[in-house]
Amino acid sequence: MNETSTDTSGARSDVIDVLVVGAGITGIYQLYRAREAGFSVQLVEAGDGVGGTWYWNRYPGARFDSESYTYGYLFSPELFDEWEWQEHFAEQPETERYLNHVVDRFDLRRHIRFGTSVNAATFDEAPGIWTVATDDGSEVRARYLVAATGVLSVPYFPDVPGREDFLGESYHTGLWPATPVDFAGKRVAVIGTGSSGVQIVPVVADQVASLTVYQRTANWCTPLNNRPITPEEQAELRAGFEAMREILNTSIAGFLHRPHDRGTFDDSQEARQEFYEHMWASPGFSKLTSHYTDLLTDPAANAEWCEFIAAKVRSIVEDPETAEKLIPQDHRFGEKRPPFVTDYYETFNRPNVSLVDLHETPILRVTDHGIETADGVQDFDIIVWATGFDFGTGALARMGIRGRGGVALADHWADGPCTFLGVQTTGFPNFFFPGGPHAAAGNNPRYNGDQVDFVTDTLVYLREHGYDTIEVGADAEERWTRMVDEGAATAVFGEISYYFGTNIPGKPKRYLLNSGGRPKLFKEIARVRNTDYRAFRLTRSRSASAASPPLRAGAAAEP
Ligand code: N01
Repeated sequence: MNETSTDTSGARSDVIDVLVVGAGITGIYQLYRAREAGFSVQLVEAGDGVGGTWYWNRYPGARFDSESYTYGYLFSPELFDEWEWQEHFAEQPETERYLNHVVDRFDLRRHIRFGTSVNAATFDEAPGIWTVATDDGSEVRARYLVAATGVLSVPYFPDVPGREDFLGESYHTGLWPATPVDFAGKRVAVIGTGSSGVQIVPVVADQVASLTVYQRTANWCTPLNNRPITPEEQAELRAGFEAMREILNTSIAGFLHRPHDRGTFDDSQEARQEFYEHMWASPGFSKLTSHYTDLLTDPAANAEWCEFIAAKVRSIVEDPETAEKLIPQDHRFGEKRPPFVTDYYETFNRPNVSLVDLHETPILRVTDHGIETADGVQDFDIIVWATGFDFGTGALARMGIRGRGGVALADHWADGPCTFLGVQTTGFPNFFFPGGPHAAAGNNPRYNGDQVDFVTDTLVYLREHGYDTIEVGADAEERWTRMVDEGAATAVFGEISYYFGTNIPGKPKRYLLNSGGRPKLFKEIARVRNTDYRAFRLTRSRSASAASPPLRAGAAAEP
């Protein structure tokens, strides 16, 4: 429903119910759910197409490392039935096609404004409305603002002297151009060996004249083990949809992988080697989710698995010196988010591919024509920056969001994010950020979908009970944030991972995932429902109170 309100200048303007920012997997679902619930909704998206992460990260080799059918939407059996994923781990073009299909199938495109970035968003307390300014000079007024801006949406370029002076082509994996980049016969540098770097390296290696990989930290890479989905598997997926949905909607990490039931040293050495071979041949994240139960808690168990991977690297990479450089020395498996690869180590056996260890020869500067390290200058035609993202809070802190009293979200979170359920923060009424900080700790769409469902159910609750302003109370926020921070000490990923923000100079070191995991999120959501939203302050603004139904006895909630 649209309503008309009076702004501070006295002019009347239309107010929509919900403005969603971001047409990634979370924003599309939020648009769908809010429209399905009968709200008037618009979505603004900075890109010229849908996909979010899967729109911007279109570098060669970009693909899922969660199984395609576990990553896609589960809300519609018909949608699941009619979309046949081609591979167990779909490549970016297929994912982008899928998301376009979803948007068209559910007639969502006409509610999306592409090529539009949010510059500022201000909460006007008297009417309880967000005024959102976009870079095309227009304004949208909405009762509820939902930022589905993602956790990996602000690419990070390291502050290397001369970076902007390079006269060749320069790309960040997270800002890849829509027009394909021609690598043929070019001298190419890839800087960074996280999940993005290790995906692009094997895919362009056979096209280029030379490929030089600049590695600061080696990663524990293991095979993705991707393959096409056979017709028999397609039929099984369809027949088993309801059972699969049940597992994905309730499992801790949002994967189908079954947890193992044995500790490492319950098995003989021979059985362990057999198990490690089985893991090496298993798909994607199962190396974390289906491994020995003590992989992440027993250093000796972790070290033995790492030694198994190191032996694999030594057996694959022909040059012993390169092999040793590719083996991590400074962290255990799982302490950083492990990349899953296809032919990554094999690529270093090609005569046109070389590895530069930045611990031995750090980058000094980028020159007009290449990169200078302590070892001298090497000229390039293309530099690929696979140097990561300002994770979790990057986009939210840059949108010019101001809550009650004009307080900027960037200032509110100057020491790191504080949230309740990873969806709201105090001082910012009617503002939600599903899929943001403190959200996921596993297969992202499953967690983010839980949050979108909660946000939508909350909006319905407010409508049904005659409220139009919601703001989480300080106690609830403090409790959730303390849970996240305290759990961080024993979280899977350690402080050297970007999940603590430590890859961004000057960023406060705070855990940015949900360390309580999905069970904690479910438990808290149930508690919110059972206590009639007592964790939140629910009010009626002046402009809407005349039209609102009376307050239900006993429903007024204190923080
Ligand atoms: O970024 P990263 P990413 N000089 O931060 C290096 C998701 N994803 O884009 O480790 C030289 O992991 C940095 O080195 P170091 C996934 O969640 C998913 O690769 O800091 N190097 C590191 O090697 C993933 O975790 C898929 O020492 C510098 C690299 O840049 C997340 O996105 C595919 C440097 C950054 O690695 C981010 O991955 C791709 C410097 N000054 C991505 N600064 C799927 O498969 C940084 N680096 C679904």
